[in-house]
Amino acid sequence: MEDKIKKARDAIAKAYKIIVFTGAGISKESGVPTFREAGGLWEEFKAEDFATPEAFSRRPKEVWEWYRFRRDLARKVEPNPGHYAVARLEDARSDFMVATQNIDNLHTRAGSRNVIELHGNIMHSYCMKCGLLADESEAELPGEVPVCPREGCGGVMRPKVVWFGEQLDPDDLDRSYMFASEADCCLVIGTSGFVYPAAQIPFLAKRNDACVIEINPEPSGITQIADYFLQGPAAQITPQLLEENKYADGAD
Ligand code: BJW
Ligand code: ZN
Repeated sequence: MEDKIKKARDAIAKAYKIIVFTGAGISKESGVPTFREAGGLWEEFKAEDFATPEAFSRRPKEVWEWYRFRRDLARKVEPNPGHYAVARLEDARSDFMVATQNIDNLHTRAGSRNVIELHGNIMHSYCMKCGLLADESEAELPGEVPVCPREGCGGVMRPKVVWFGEQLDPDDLDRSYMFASEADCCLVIGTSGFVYPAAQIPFLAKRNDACVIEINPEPSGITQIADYFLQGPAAQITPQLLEENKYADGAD
């Protein structure tokens, strides 16, 4: 393992353009449950019950309750050493992007700047009728199913997240795909790699001959293309991988 970490570290040190692709596993040690493992969020709640537009139109009250619960949790928890290590790597790099599937805001709170939130952000909501966007404070709108605060609108507000069957923001997807296609290193942390189109990101990097490094306690849909699979929890392995990095762009 130590040898693998050293080699992966070298690949990062030599890279000019780095994309970090993350999923629920990076936030696990912060206390945010993942989706698909035993004990994950969907052990109790099935995806189809909550994370689809159909579920919201059938049971908006329950769906809002679930997202409020998760928003409160995301506010209470702190970024962990994994999030911080990723943010510190960006400090020393000029060509760097975090493309996250997480909606918990923890990368940004850890100090990451060039972050694309592919599946949205739980702190925001928007009106399904007029599109009005409510930021974090306004997201605390009254009512079990909040109604648009714009006078005379009366539209239903929903969390600003991407549900199954919905399109990801085309600009965000394009930018992350483009970045991945030009990257020479792709660090994949804590994702099952099952949910598309986001999971295409490491494959695009690999097509450009990028070095793919994965951190996960279990093999995932990405492991088959990983040059280095570093098996273990993100909060422990990520700082170990990145702390001794030379950090400078394309260092020999
Ligand atoms: C650790 C750890 C530790 C544990 N350290 N690691 C083929 C068949 C059927 C359907 C499809 C298909 N191909 C594509 C689709 C459609 C679908 C899809 O991909 N389905 C698959 C499940 C098959 N995709 C979509 O519907 C997407 N939209 C779309 O395709 O639109 C097309 C369109 C075009 C034009 C017009 C209209 C439409 C949208 C997908 C949206 C996903 N949304 C969710 C919910 C977001 C809001 C919310 O959070 O509530 O996003 S679903 C959920 O999955 C969430 C996550 O971001 C996403 C990914 O999950 P993630 O992060 O990988 O978590 P887990 O739990 O799966 O994995 C955790 C990992 O961590 C594991 O590997 C652990 O081992 C590891 N781990 N502890 C590090 N300590
Ligand atoms: Zn409105």
